[in-house]
Amino acid sequence: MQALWKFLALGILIIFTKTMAQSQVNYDESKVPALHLPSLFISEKGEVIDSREKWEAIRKPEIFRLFQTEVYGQIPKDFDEISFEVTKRSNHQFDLIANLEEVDIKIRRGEKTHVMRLNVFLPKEMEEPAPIILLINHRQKAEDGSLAEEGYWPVAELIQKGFATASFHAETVAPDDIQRFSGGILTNLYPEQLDKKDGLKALGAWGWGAMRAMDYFEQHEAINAKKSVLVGHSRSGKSALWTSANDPRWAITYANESGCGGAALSKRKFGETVEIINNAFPHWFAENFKKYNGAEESLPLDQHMLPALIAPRAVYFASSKDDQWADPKGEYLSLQIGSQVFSRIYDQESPFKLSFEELKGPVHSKTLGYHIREGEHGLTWGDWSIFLEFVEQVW
Ligand code: GTR
Repeated sequence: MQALWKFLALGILIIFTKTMAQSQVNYDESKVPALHLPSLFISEKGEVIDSREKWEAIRKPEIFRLFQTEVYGQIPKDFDEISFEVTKRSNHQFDLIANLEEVDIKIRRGEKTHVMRLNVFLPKEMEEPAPIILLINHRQKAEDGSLAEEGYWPVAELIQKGFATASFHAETVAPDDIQRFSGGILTNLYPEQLDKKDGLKALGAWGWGAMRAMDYFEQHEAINAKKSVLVGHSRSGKSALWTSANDPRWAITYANESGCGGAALSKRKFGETVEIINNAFPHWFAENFKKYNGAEESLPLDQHMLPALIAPRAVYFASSKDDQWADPKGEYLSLQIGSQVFSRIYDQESPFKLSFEELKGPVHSKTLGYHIREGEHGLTWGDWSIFLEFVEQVW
C-alpha cells in the first residue's frame, strides 16, 4: 500500500514538474534570441578550414571532441570478444515473406560479459545480399521485436521493398530509466564510465548497441552492410546521430523528430530546452551537458555541427508540424547550416535553398534530405515512405 502511495506521489510530482517546465517553454518565434552559432570553418586556433584535408585533420576532430566532452559522453569501443548466437524462428507474424533471426550478441570485456538481443528480418526472396535498415527502438517491446504501434517499424513494407530490417530494444543495452539505466552495459562492461563527467550515458549506450548490431551485419552473408541505414525516432533519433558521428560504417542516418539534443539547434531555446531535457532525463547525456542548463549561449557548439560530422555520408531529418516541442524550424536550420560541410568541403549539392517558411514539400539531394509532415509527434508510415524515396536514390 505504502509503495502504491509512493508511486502515485512520484507520478504527480513528475506531471507537476513537466507542466511547470512546459509553462515556461517558448513557442514564440519573435522571442528566439539572435543566433550566434560557432563556425564550422574556423578552427579553435583561428585557422580557416577550406579543404577536405584541413576539415578531416583539424576541425572535424575538434568538433567531435566537443560533442563527446560537453554533450553525449564517450562511447567506449574496446572489448575482448564478440560472438553471435542465432535462433531462427518460424511462426512469427511475417512468416510468409521474411525469415526471423533472433540473435544474442555476446560481448566479453575482461571477466565480464553482456548479452544483447537483436531481431533481424530477412526477405525470403532475394537475389543478392539485402541492404539493411536498423531501428533503435525505445518503444513497446514484443517477443519477436515487432511493435504494436502501427508504422513505427513497418517490417512487411520494408521486406517487400527488398530490405532486411533489424531492431533492438534500449532495454537490452541500457534501460531508459533513471534508476536502472546503468544496469546494462555500464555496470556489466564499462563501470569506469559511471564516474566520469564525460562518461557514457544512455544515448551513447544505445549507439554502442547499434555498433554491435553492425558487427553482426558485417559478417552476415545475406546482408549488404555497405548499404546500411540507421533510423531513430525522437530520443533514439538523438542517439542515431551521435552513433553515426562515432561510427562511419552507416551509409545513411535518419533522425525523425529528434528535437532538443538531436537535430534541433539548442541556442534557439524554442520548445524543449537543455535545462528541461537534463532535468527530465538526467541519464541521457553526459554530466557535463548540465553546465548548459539555462546557458545555451555558452555552448561551444550547436547541433548543426552533428550532421557536419557525418558528412559526406547521407543524413536525413524529418519533423512534424504539431511537434513544436521538438522545434521543427530549428531542426531544418541545423541541417541547412550543417550542409555547408557537404557542399563546401565535399562538393556535394545541398538541397536546402529555401527558407523553412518557404518549404512546400520534401527536399532531397543525393545525400541530404528533409521533410515536414502534418500531424503530431510520431514515426509513421507516411514518414517512412518519403524517407524510402530518398534512400532509393542514394545508391
Ligand atoms: C520527450 C522528450 C523529447 C523526445 C521524446 C521522445 O519526452 O522531451 O526530447 O525525446 O520524449 O523520445 O519521444
